[in-house]
Amino acid sequence: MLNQDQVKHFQQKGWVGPVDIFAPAEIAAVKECLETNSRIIKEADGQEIITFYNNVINLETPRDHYLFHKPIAELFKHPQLIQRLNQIAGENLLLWYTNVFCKMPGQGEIKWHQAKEFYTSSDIDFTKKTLVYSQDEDPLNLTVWVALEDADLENGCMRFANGSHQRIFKILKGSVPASEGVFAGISAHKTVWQKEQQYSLSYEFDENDWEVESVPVKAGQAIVFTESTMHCSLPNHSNRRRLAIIGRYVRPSTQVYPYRWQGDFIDENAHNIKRHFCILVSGRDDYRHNVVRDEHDLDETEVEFQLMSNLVRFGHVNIPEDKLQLEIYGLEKQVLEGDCQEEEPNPILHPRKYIQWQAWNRYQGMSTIEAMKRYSQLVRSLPRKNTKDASSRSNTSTVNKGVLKAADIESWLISYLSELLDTQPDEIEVNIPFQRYGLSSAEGTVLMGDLEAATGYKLAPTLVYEYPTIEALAQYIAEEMQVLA
Ligand SMILES: O=C(O)CCC(=O)C(=O)O
Repeated sequence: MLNQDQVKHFQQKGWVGPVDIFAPAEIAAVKECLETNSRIIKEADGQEIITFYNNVINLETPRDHYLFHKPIAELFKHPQLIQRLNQIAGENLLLWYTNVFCKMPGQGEIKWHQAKEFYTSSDIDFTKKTLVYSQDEDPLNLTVWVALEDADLENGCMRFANGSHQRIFKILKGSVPASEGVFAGISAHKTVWQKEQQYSLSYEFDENDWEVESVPVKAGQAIVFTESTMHCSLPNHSNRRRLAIIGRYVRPSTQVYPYRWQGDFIDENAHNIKRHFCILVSGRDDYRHNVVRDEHDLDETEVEFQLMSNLVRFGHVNIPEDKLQLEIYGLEKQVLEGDCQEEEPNPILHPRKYIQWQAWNRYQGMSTIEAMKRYSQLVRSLPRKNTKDASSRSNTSTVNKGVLKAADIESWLISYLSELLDTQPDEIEVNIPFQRYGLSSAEGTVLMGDLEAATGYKLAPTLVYEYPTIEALAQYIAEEMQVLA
């Protein structure tokens, strides 16, 4: 339980922490889910970012991973946590939201904001409220911020304006472009707003008017804060990643995504929330405003499909042949989008698109269930790779002068391919074989020639086949160059 001082601290300052609740094994289980299902990519400016795929929302997003991953749901249902929340927020609580905040080395601050208004008005449509609080009770949207790794002054710990929850701050709607707003410091983390929101909320708030407290915490410790407490986090100036996950709780009297009952399933971050649900973590729900369940309703076939697609997505399997790669591509499209409705591309003008179109079209008429089964069967039979986990990769961002790192070659290949394919760099994935991008043998040879020129090392044209992904090719060349240098 929270002791009297902690309760008083929460009431007076609007937050309390660090609170010791979670065992190392519980934190490790959550990190494992996230690291297995994430990838590190480089933005055009060289900044590393980490992205996660949500298997219920079917989108790359840091949000709501409790919908699919049990250890994450368990973390936010933890009896010792919930007892403490009951002390300060009453008995009846719904978990409705989680979000991963991963600050990679070099990422910036998150600016001052509250968790109340952020969800009661949207930058896309101010009339579309994510949360509608009951008129009979004070609003409640309690945040539990859990450190999955140590967070300190160097790598971007949380900061709070003590007592700010007792004041109302004017919101300056739409006055700040999103690229300069609350999340500008992690703007590279496109999934936070899916590049849909043009403006960010800002507040008439000046930190100099407040007693501001920075709160370093150790991995496994939590901070609890109210919906109205002004909070922000420092930039990450260290070479260590800062990984945290938050959970948010409302009373069952609050309507979450009420517009879903009118058939609108697109939320303010452009996420499709059709399969979103809340978890009743304590007490009763007498209101029935929300979809409340203990876990997702994906059947066995879909769970298997999702797990198998993660193996492909995050490069945990070797996909040796071109034919197999196209089969996997086509089946996945059939599962996620159904029968191909696209017009046949011109094979001469768009050879890559044509091959993919053909691969998808092969499955015309196949049911989603059948396509899922075929996909899973195929992927299950593939050899597993011994991939490095995200945490070990996350500390490799510094480049030694004079020695070209695999990451540099990866960046070069990403921008080369994005130019060649006329697409955005963030659409190029380092674990997807070159053939999936429709790279012809002629293009492969030219690519190796250009890479030779860029690196100044003699490179065999066949390397593009022997090391068929950006990651594998970059790794191989970087290692070879070190031997030669
Ligand atoms: O983890 C962070 O850096 C920021 C978290 C935050 O802003 C929030 O929980 O609302």
